[in-house]
Amino acid sequence: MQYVLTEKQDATGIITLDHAEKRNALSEALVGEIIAALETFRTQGTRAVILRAQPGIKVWSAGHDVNELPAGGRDPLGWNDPLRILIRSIQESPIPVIGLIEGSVWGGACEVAMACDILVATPDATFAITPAKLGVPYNLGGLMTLVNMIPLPIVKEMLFTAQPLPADQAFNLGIINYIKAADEIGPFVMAMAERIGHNSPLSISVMKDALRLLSSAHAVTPDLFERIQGMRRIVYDSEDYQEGIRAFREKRRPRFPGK
Ligand code: YXS
Repeated sequence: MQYVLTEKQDATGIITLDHAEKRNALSEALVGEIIAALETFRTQGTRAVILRAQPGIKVWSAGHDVNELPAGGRDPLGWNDPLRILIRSIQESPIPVIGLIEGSVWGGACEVAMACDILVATPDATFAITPAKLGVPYNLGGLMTLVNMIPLPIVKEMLFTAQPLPADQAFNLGIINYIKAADEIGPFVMAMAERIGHNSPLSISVMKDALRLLSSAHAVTPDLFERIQGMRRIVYDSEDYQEGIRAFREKRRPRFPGK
């Protein structure tokens, strides 16, 4: 493991993002290590998993590794994209995943946080959903994750402005379960994980999967799906998309032509 640390404390597994020099960007390699750790914890009979970054971190994760986004002409968030595979791994894991959030969370990492079953954050935590900053058309499943966790007007504001949502507002909206000071959050989350571990893993895993199926049960006809995919293709084939990626690499504000 090069980009994450793993630790097992009794029936609780801890996965710590540990690639600070790249702000824990969700590269294929880092994502692969998280997925492998989730699977290992499942085979070890772990009862709860804590997904966190290093204590005191300023950036929990900077989101999708922009350098791994396609140059254009291909869906940047297709089914087999590492971010999409990670989201499904968290949501389909039979083990409850508690997101312990410190620092700022960006882009697809916000969806990773929202895919966790329970969120506990420090007061400095912020959540910024940024596809519009890059000219990326977020994918249908990803929007579903967000809409299931965040009230629609707030999702729209976050997507359209790409501005960070502070932890206190996220808590008031019920997006995160608790706000805890940096020196309390570790023991608090561990105690919650232990409480989960005392309950029936079979009951919990079935209820977790039932809730996932219920929350994603929306009638999307083939025509509707293809219409949305066609609209998304216009975006990822656009000059906006090219400009968003270019501006990120040139470390400047993008100037979107809107075409
Ligand atoms: O220049 P070096 O090699 O030192 O690397 C720099 C950054 O390039 C790198 N880095 C990233 N590399 C790939 N993908 C990223 N998302 C990413 N973010 C950062 O990490 C090194 C340190 O970055 P630096 O100097 O900017 O750090 P900072 O502390 O001054 O600023 C931290 C951030 C997070 C505010 C800043 O790095 C930033 O704004 N990062 C991009 C956040 C973002 O827009 N993420 C969305 C990625 S795209 C995505 O998630 C989805 C596809 S979508 O767009 O649909 O949501």
